[in-house]
Amino acid sequence: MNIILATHNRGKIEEFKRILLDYPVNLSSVFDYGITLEPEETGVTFSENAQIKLDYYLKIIKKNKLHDNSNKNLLIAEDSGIEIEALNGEPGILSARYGGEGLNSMDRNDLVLKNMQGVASKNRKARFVCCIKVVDIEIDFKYEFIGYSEGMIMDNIYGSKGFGYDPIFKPLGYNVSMASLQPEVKDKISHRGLATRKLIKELLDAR
Ligand code: ITT
Repeated sequence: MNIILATHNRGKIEEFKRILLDYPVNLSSVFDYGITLEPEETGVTFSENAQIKLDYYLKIIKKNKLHDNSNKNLLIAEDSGIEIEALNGEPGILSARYGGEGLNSMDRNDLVLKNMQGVASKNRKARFVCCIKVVDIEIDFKYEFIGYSEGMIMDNIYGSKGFGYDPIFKPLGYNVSMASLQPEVKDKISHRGLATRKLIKELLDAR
């Protein structure tokens, strides 16, 4: 089975590769097909944005006949982000763009910390959300899987693994940031790990 990852986020690709390592799948991404264009994420939910990405890349792949017809081909798009209770759910679907386009991940972490200044520990609840949309390219059959990872926003930046908001997020049940955990530990508890394992279970059950 071939799985094409419809994302330009290298952090996501690295994680999907690790999570799917033990499964009999050939993994590629839109980078491998030279697709550099990205859709505008105009949805108002994670699910809508994942669907926009899925439809956009599906059209390109079908139009250019980029998939291998001799095999089962799945296209996977995902929309994810972090919802912070004290910020009324922000950055949410705007996680990749929080504070404006000119910022990098560390600037965004600094901005969150600044906006959370003075917020007591008990009010620093947050969660990562991952919505995965999958389509079987030949039969156009679509699935959706959601995963959450609950935790707290820390008081500073800690750790250098992972990507995005990992350095300021302390997962429930741990005393360190997501960016301080070994990658395999993150995969076990992460929103992406949970959603991807639901997808794998569905695929295996359907066989
Ligand atoms: P694609 O649309 O190409 O997939 P993107 O980075 O724009 O890439 P999203 O719109 O889904 O993807 O934005 C997700 C953002 O949420 C991401 O850029 C991070 O800032 C944050 N995020 C998602 N998952 C994360 C994780 O596991 N750890 C840390 N931050 C994460």
